[in-house]
Amino acid sequence: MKQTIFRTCTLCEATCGLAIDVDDGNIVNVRGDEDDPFSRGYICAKGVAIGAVHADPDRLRQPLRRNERGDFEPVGWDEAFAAIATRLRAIQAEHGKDAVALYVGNPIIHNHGALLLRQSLMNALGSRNVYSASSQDTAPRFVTNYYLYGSALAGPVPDIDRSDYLLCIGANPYVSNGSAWTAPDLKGRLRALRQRGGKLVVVDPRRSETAREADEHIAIRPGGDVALLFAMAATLVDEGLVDRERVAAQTRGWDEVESRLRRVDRDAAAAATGIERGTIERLARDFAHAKQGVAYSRIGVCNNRFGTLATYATDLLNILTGRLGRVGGAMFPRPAIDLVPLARVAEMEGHGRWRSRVRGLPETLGDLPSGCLAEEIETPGPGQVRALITFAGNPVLSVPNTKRLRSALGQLELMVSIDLYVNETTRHADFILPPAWSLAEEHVDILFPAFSVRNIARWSPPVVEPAAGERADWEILLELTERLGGGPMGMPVLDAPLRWAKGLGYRWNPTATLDLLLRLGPYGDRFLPWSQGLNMKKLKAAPHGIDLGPLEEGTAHRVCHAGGRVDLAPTSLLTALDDWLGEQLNRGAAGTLSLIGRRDVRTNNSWMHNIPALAAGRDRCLLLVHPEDAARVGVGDDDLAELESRVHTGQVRVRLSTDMMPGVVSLPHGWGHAETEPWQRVAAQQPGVSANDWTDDQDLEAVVGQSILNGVAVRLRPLPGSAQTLEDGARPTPG
Ligand SMILES: Nc1nc2c(c(=O)[nH]1)N[C@H]1C(S)=C(S)[C@@H](COP(=O)(O)OP(=O)(O)OC[C@H]3O[C@@H](n4cnc5c(=O)[nH]c(N)nc54)[C@H](O)[C@@H]3O)O[C@H]1N2
Ligand SMILES: Nc1nc2c(c(=O)[nH]1)N[C@H]1C(S)=C(S)[C@@H](COP(=O)(O)OP(=O)(O)OC[C@H]3O[C@@H](n4cnc5c(=O)[nH]c(N)nc54)[C@H](O)[C@@H]3O)O[C@H]1N2
Ligand code: SF4
Ligand SMILES: [Mo]
Repeated sequence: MKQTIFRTCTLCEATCGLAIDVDDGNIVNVRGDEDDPFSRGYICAKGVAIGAVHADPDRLRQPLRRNERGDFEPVGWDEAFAAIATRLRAIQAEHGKDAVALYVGNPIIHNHGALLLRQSLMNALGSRNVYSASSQDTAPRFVTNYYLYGSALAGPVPDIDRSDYLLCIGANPYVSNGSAWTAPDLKGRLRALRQRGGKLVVVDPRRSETAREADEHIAIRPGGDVALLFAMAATLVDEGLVDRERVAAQTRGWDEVESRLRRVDRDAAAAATGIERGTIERLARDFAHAKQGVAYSRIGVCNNRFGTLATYATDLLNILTGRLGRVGGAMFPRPAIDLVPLARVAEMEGHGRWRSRVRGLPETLGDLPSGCLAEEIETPGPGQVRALITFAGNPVLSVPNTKRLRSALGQLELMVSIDLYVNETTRHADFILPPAWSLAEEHVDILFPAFSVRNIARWSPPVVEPAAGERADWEILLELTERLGGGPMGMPVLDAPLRWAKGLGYRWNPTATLDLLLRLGPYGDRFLPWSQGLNMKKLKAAPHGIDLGPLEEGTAHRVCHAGGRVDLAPTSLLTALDDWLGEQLNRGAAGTLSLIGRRDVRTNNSWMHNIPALAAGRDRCLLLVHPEDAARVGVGDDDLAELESRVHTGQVRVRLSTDMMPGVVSLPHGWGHAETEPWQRVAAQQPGVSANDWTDDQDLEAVVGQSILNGVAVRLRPLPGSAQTLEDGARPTPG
């Protein structure tokens, strides 16, 4: 039977509506859904390939166990769960709760069931050794939201459809489609901004795809953003461009910030950024004078030596110019399913409530910095990590100093991975529990509506049937949680009745919880039969979703601090600001280049390289080098060269590019698949090298322990023994 099923894409934060044609249970075509009120038919190459993940012959269909010979062999679900639970309990009984660590990867953010059960599994484990992709990604953004507005999920987003000036710092939405900012077809939305006379200004060490189409590209030295942004804020103060009335009405703590802004040295900022002081001041004026301007920063700024401070400074610019909660500025969504009250009631959010054992680094919103994971496994003593569960993550490619982590994984007594594939990380596991691909499950976005540029609610039905015996991610997490003595609600008082109900045949499922949150949420029907409000039944009856309108003016509906005021002066941030003000420098060791990262339209971090349509074509794992730097160090276009950092020396293929700021080189992350040859046959064809072999786990950002993945000091030189001896087209080998 032929049918078209409408479904939200779960591959990136843009959440485009897809129209998926299915014939006899097989996906035959994937298009953009023209009737989706949010994405209006937009789709990218990855969205088109979403069905190929389901069809991929290398995707795991049954659990695997490592046998005595060290090979993987199939194992039954029940046997696997029983063995895992027994060993986890034994390890915790002998060595304490913290001996079991959990690492949660990026795809969880697209998975409502797993998001709901993550805390339950954590509670059942009772370990403080929880890690995630966040310390390579959003931690600076989320902690800024937490401090300024009261919750990680209560952050403002650029109201792009109504702005007339976007200052885009360290983000490349033309390629990434946006992050912590949900807006399908950002490329189209940015073009529309320019067509209506608006201005796009991009700050990036590389002339990125977004920068190429901008009105102005400002090249900045990696890590210089904190100086740029505070110098801009200082200019606003100095030139009377602060909207003092609005700042007084919306915030608390301004005096403490203002006195510090007066200490910002704008000449030092010019030196730290490589941007002339006059340009910095002009940028501040342009920004302030725009009618509906907004500043936005992301990965290039977050994964940086001053990632949290610079993220805070981005928000400060919006707040000081009166753009917070104003049309075209930085506005707050009102999601239909709101996790903020839940997070607050369960006291899930915080910063520095406990610290890592070895280095004493703070937790942030429940996670420790991933840069600590290897040392927590390697360093003996009470609390040493002896078992690791990875969920939808590939830390061996995604966290800093991956060579060290890779070898640390070999010391574990037990490793369990819940993942679709055998990859660079899961190949070290003793058990791999593969979920059905998400298209076999219903889907509701519960995170992205908190970052969307329109308020929207959508429910997506399953598209394909799971194969016999396949389980959804949430079913795997739930089973594991229950076998460890926990339950889906993560609280004994709520889980006890559910266990009793299970005996009577009722099984908890995530959608029932979502129905509750939806009905009690801001647009909900509150269980009143006469209400026009939303419930899951109504959502399910709207195949393209329900448009709840543009973002609302004001801040009161989102800021959750007492009195609804934005806290401009949280102690952690002021302390970091004071430390930075003491130096205001952006040092690089003499003779080094600064390594940064980038993304590619047909990649999805480390994991879609096994999809032929996305993997095809020329090698993309290239080190972009400015011709002046190349000439100085003696390497040429297409050469294999040697790249050295504190932690690693290895080969890279060079591509000369005048898009690079001199002194800066760029290597994409997510590559380095040589080890997966037998398990991911397509990805292994073009393995590339892992950028995180060169990044450093010992050099982390100060506030949240963010990984510094941009601005890493490296040296580049010709290959010893000379490049001429290598055949043309030879691929880089992992070091
Ligand atoms: N140098 C450098 N490093 C970076 C970055 C950078 O810019 N530069 N970016 C960082 C960022 S922003 C991120 S988000 C991280 C990502 O880092 P991670 O989250 O650690 O890993 P991913 O590469 O996203 O890989 C996701 C894994 O989940 C599996 N998977 C996919 N879908 C599902 C699913 O539905 N269920 C389950 N159970 N498994 C699934 C895939 O097979 C893969 O193994 O990388 C970070 N690392
Ligand atoms: N096609 C594709 N899309 C993706 C992903 C993917 O892997 N592929 N990953 C998704 C994920 S998980 C995320 S988090 C988002 C990230 O989305 P974005 O934040 O847009 O990330 P990038 O595309 O890596 O762009 C970061 C930019 O920062 C620049 N940069 C590096 N260092 C600095 C610096 O010190 N200062 C400044 N100002 N700029 C700097 C880089 O040159 C780069 O152009 O993308 C998502 N979308
Ligand atoms: S932009 Fe993101 S959400 Fe949209 S189709 Fe592509 S991968 Fe899917
Ligand atoms: Mo990310």
